[in-house]
Amino acid sequence: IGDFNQIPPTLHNPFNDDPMLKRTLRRLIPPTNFERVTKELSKFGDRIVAEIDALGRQCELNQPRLEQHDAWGRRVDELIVCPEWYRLKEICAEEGLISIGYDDKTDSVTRRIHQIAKLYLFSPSAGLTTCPMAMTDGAVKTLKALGLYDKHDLTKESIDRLLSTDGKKAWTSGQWMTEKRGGSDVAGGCDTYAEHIGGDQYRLYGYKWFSSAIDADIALTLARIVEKNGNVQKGSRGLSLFLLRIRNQDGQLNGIQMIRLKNKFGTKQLPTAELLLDGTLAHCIGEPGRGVANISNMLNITRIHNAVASVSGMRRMISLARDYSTRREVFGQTQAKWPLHTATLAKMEVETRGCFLLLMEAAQLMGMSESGSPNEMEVVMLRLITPIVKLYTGKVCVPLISEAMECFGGQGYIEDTGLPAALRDAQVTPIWEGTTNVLSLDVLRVLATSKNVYSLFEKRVTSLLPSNGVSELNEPISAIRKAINQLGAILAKATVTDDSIRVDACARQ
Ligand code: MFK
Ligand code: FAD
Repeated sequence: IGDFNQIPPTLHNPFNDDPMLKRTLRRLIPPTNFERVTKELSKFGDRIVAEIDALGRQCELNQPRLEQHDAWGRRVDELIVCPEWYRLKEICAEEGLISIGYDDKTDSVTRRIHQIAKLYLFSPSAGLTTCPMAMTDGAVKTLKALGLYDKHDLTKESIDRLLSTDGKKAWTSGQWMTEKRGGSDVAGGCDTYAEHIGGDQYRLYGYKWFSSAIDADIALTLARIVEKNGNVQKGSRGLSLFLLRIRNQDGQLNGIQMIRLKNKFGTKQLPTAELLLDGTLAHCIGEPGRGVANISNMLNITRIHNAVASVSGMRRMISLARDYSTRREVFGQTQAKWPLHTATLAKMEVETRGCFLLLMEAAQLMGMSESGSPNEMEVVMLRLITPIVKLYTGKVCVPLISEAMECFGGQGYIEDTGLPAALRDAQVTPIWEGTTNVLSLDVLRVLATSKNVYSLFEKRVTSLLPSNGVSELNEPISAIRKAINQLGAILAKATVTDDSIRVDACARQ
């Protein structure tokens, strides 16, 4: 066996190890908040190293399972998730990973930048609890936007509990849109029906094909209301938004059967189920027929969280590869001394920094748009950047994390190191929350429907560029331009009319 053992890569405090994060926070957060926020993030970085990373790893090692029947044959649909998953969800609440974004004691930009920075530190160690957090954030935003807080008991309780910092009281939300025929084409593929039983209450019947973090407390979903004459309206205008409790007060599932857990390529820590809705009691919230438009608040938030996962995954793998390069000797000296290896690391670093700054631009715009009196530029730019940041970072993180894995050589491919999971989990980021093509079409939707979008884009870019033309901000701007160029092939062949967007199927060939 010999007496040599390679020293493994060390995870350092991800905040203190990332000077660019600190520089960016100094630029984006008012000086009065900077010390408080950075001190708190540094402390959280210590907690990630000391406690959270190991909990996340346990979620990968002890994956969820579903037991549908008890020993006597009774249908129980018991979801078994490891204790570390629940502990991480408690930590999310205690650390305010969602509530910070809604803390009205601070200005809207500080709170969103603070929240996104914190999620960025947390995500690679989170055992995918970032997925329920993303949907929880999306649910809060959607429910708040409907303005029902004082008028609807379940909405009020949901918002309060989704934002709770008490780990024992906090709720999380699911987002059930995808059905067998439609994940991208929700409007064409949704066959869930809603039968009215009185007031805003309905019973839902349908089959939800991908439902992640199924240990959640509530869910937002879409269904078609059955009209008095028994008809249902097809297409987007037939879809309405529903809020439901997943379990009744007695702990039993609310007219829901868990048919099976998905056997997935990655995200194995995360329980994703196929669900049969068979008389699920649900509340229609929002105007009937406006379901897609109403749930788009959720989509846009979760897409930004998706970008957090992509960029932080890249950052974590580079940090580990950089550390390893000082420990691994090859051909007589450490990797770090070989120019070809440092060039490889540098190339990844540049791409990651560009993506990071693009993400923080999205976070800043999100904060600006939530100030209570956003201007047109802030609203339209957030709407434009959201699909771009999701599609671009999701697309580039997969090859980049693969390259980073190669920096560990054969060890990068060994499960016990924890490194392969990072690549598996990266591969979902271009797929869920809208595939690259679907988000490209969403960019076209913005270009087709938002007035002044081009001039607002130029205005925003100009405001970011310093007068001497030299800035780290050139990186996100070039990333935006690169992303828009990638859409060029589609744009060139797209036919945009007032009410529809048709794209030549061959456009990307
Ligand atoms: C770890 C971090 C993150 C993890 C979270 C992951 C957990 C969840 C995983 C999931 O994947 S959840 C499911 C995600 N599903 C999708 O992302 C669906 C992808 N498909 C689309 O986004 C389609 O474009 C869409 C379903 C929206 C198409 O629907 P329609 O009804 O055919 O679109 P249409 O008719 O163009 O739009 C209807 C209305 O919604 C329009 O408003 P108006 O009626 O007022 O004109 C649109 O402008 C509006 N709309 C659509 N997308 C919007 C939007 N508004 C704002 N933002 C958007 N993104
Ligand atoms: P399709 O729409 O069939 O896409 C297949 C291909 O067709 C893609 O390349 C796509 O880009 C392309 N395509 C589709 N439409 C167009 C078009 N108009 N023009 C050009 N190309 C097009 N959903 C939920 O609702 N809730 C969840 O909690 C959830 N969790 C998930 C967890 C995991 C791990 C995964 C993998 C998925 C989850 N999903 C969830 C579903 C996910 O959102 C969808 O799978 C995704 O949106 C893609 O939809 P689809 O599967 O129907 O693919």
